Amino acid sequence: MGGICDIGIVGLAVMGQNLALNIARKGFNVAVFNRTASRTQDFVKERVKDETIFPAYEVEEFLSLLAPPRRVMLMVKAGQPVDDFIQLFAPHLSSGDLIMDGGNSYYRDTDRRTKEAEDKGFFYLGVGISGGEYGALHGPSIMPGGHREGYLMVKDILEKAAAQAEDGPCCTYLGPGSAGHFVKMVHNGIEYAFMQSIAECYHLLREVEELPAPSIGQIFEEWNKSEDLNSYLVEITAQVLQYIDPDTGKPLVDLILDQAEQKGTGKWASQVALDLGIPTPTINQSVIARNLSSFKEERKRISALFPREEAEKSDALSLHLEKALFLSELAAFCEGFHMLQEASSEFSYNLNLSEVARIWKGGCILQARLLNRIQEALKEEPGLLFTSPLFLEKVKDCLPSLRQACTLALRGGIPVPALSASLSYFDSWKREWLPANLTQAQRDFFGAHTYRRIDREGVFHTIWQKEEKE
Ligand code: NBP
Repeated sequence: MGGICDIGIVGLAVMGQNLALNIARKGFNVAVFNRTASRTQDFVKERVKDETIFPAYEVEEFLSLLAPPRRVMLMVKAGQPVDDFIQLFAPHLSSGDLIMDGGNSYYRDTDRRTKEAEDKGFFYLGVGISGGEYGALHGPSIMPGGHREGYLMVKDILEKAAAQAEDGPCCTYLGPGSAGHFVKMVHNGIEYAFMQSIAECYHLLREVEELPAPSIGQIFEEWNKSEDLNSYLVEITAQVLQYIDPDTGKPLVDLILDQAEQKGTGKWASQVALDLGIPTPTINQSVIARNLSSFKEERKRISALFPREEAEKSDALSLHLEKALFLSELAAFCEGFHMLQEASSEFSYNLNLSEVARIWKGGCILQARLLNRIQEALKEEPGLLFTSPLFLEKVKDCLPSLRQACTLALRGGIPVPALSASLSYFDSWKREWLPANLTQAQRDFFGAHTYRRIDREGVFHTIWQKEEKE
């Protein structure tokens, strides 16, 4: 005997609550369960109106509400709580039931859990969900990976709950194992990079132009109207910068402590890129920038030890920054898709990168008009995104502005780690020759690591130091 619910959601913090409401509003029956019963009670009392949401307070009761084969989505804190719930449910599940993890789990955990579920006869999906609490309620970008049979069991539910872009739902089956959580991790890495580049543009406009936050907000508002920069992050930046604190009458952003926090997905993206050997400098520098920002007391102390450089005025700064920000955003996407391309072959995800771009076009933090062009470019171009005919001329046109913005910042002592990393990224790719020959010579000198030559085949080692004569 089974119940009447199409899906069960476990974990009723912001994401679980909003996803449950979203799915129920699409016409599905949703069972809900939370470790702490009071959270379930509050949710039902305060937020559930006409939605077909059925609360349960015991595991057996929760699972009995589900129609077979049972479909359970975990929306709990990533890490041990996910394993704990799987262990709790496993004895009560039947072969062919499906467990999904909609949290920000580390992709290797998802691989392990997929295998464990397989051994027990269940289907498993690691589902990346982006869009925060608003997206979870109104339609997020959903990145599922794992057992394809499992996806077919929830395709209808997930695709209806997802954001709807002009060419379809922002949800598609991505690949086996941890494909979904891997794509979500890279999404977050790109998100860190885009946010940091935006923050650096704000920094330059604030220090060089000495503009107040609301005026900078207006510049971002204008940028958001353009084909290149129209995006969720630029849009909310414009709103944030123009928001006035009702208590003080000052721009609220000016009253916020300059220490950026993080939950770790950007760091994972950076670490995994290093493991894969894929250059992702803009993403890496953005993670580092958040780390460095956390040392507020030290920065305060050290800032008093140095004279402040004078930043030069520049008439066309905002015009240069508009192009610089576009290139830095493009660099972050290039780095992310390069990483996905490598992971796809390394982990046999068989990712369709153009489809990844498509499902990021709505619902998620990365949604941007630029993704239309990226989606097109990735249909044809398996190589580096910026070398696509859709971007190459644009990159050539914007590079002088990125260089100008970085030069101004470096001269004025204004840190631009993400913008300058993007600049070096492009500058490095467009150099046939790089000074790695010297690095190889040094490695051979101190470690006999050998080197290859440009004028002969083979591997060589040199005794670089003349032996001292006795
Ligand atoms: P949280 O990540 O804050 O987790 C809260 C939920 O986890 C509650 O249901 C809590 O139950 C449960 N939980 C905890 Br904490 N420890 C537990 C344990 N040891 N055993 C069982 N349950 C436990 O919730 P969230 O912000 O809604 O996010 C849910 C997932 O979605 C996370 O993985 C998050 O990274 C991911 N995500 C969040 C966002 C966002 O914008 N917040 C966006 C995208 C993805 P309790 O009520 O009994 O304490």
